[in-house]
Amino acid sequence: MGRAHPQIETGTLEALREHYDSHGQGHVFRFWDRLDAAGRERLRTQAAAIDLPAVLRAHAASAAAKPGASDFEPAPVERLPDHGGDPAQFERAAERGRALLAAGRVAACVVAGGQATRLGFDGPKGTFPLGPLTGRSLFELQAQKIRGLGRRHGRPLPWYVMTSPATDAATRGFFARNANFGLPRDDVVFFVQATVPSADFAGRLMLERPDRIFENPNGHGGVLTALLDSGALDDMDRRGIDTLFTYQVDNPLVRMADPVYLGFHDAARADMSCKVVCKVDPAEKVGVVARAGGRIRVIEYSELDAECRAARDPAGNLVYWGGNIAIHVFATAFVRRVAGDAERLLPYHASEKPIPTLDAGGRPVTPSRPNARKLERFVFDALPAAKRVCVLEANRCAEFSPVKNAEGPDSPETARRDLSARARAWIEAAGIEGIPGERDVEVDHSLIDGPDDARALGIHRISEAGNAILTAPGVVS
Ligand code: UD2
Repeated sequence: MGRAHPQIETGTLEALREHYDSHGQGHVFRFWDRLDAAGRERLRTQAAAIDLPAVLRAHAASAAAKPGASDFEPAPVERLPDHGGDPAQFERAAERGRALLAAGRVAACVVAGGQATRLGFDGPKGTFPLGPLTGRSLFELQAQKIRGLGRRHGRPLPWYVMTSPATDAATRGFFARNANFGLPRDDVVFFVQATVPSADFAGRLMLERPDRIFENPNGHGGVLTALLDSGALDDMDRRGIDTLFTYQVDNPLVRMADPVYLGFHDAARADMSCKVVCKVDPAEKVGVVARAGGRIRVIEYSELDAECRAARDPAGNLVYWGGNIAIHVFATAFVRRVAGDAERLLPYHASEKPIPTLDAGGRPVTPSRPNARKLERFVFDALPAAKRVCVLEANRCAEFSPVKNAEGPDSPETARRDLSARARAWIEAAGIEGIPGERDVEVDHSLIDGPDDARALGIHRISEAGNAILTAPGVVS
């Protein structure tokens, strides 16, 4: 939604202002006479870049949106071997996924355009220091995994990092200062998601400064259009990549480019795949994966009525148990198709927010209550456009512990705890002795990203592991 509508002549300032006037948005120029030349140029450039009719259509459509399907059933899920899945099928999937990685057909993509508002961290979330002992950033922990995959499979795993205008410079600077965490420069590709103007409850765009219209990043679903618009998909084509693993920056437990997942996706010839975990309780606020009209989709928490939320099968398990953890695999051709038809396939969702703006006299106003509707796209909205979808169960303790809040659930504390516990489980499974009791453990994910890697170290005690396994100081191993 970034570019001006091609059919409308907005080249001159007069034409641009008339275009805004004719859509009832002329007020964005109301401080024009007060602006200096640079301010006027900023506002003109921004206003010309906004596809105003499309933005207004999106606001109108989101305001009129009705809840999605009401007639749905649980989605078929590939269950983990512990829950009835066939271990041999998991083995075959892992082999298939490893072959994809070795053939260089896979890339990883992280959505990192969010602003860590709930976490209360002043910087891109990926730069947050999370390593339980080292304080390694979320990005560094992920880069380690990417290095490890490249080494294990003999092919680099290109890493596409989506930022937003608010996080882009700081993210690139962070990678540069850290020498790309040892990854070749060509194999880390940054691209910026688009933004979309919010509107007040009367449907009017808002000024955040006299020379600036308020816009917010267009949601994690913006990754699909940004991959197309930035040329990242073309870059993947050039490299022979047809399979894209995507995840959110805030989950340090992510099983990066998990071969089992890649293998299931590939065997199903899926356009898009989803990983789900068992909801901890009916009230947990995650979307569930369901099937409606023969198509897989995510039913948002708010769309699932209390009866469906609480429904249990005869064994006492939740009927809608499969919580979406936003880890997907895409066929790149499918991303291209959805992104090329985004206005139809990726609806905007509106949420009411308090957005700082200017009063009639140009003075800043910081509202305490929502005064505007912010639009976002969600990546899972692509699901119904997919002909084939594979849904795979994941083990929550091993794969999902997001950093969302400053404290309490889903906080740095819980994520560090879970990261440490998982490292300890891998080391134990490999029969390595000297594990500190309750103390923190941190592994170098480029060397150890599962119990097999821990075994492959060929050591008996943690004290022989060097930097591959770190334990809290003072622990005798
Ligand atoms: C999302 C999902 C939720 C669950 C959860 C898993 C929605 C509405 N909810 O919750 O169902 O899957 O994630 O962790 O999707 N981001 C961008 N650009 C944006 C907005 C977000 O890159 O414009 C990134 C952000 O950096 C982060 C991720 O998307 O990596 C998730 O964003 P969030 O924390 O706002 O999502 P949340 O917690 O509402």
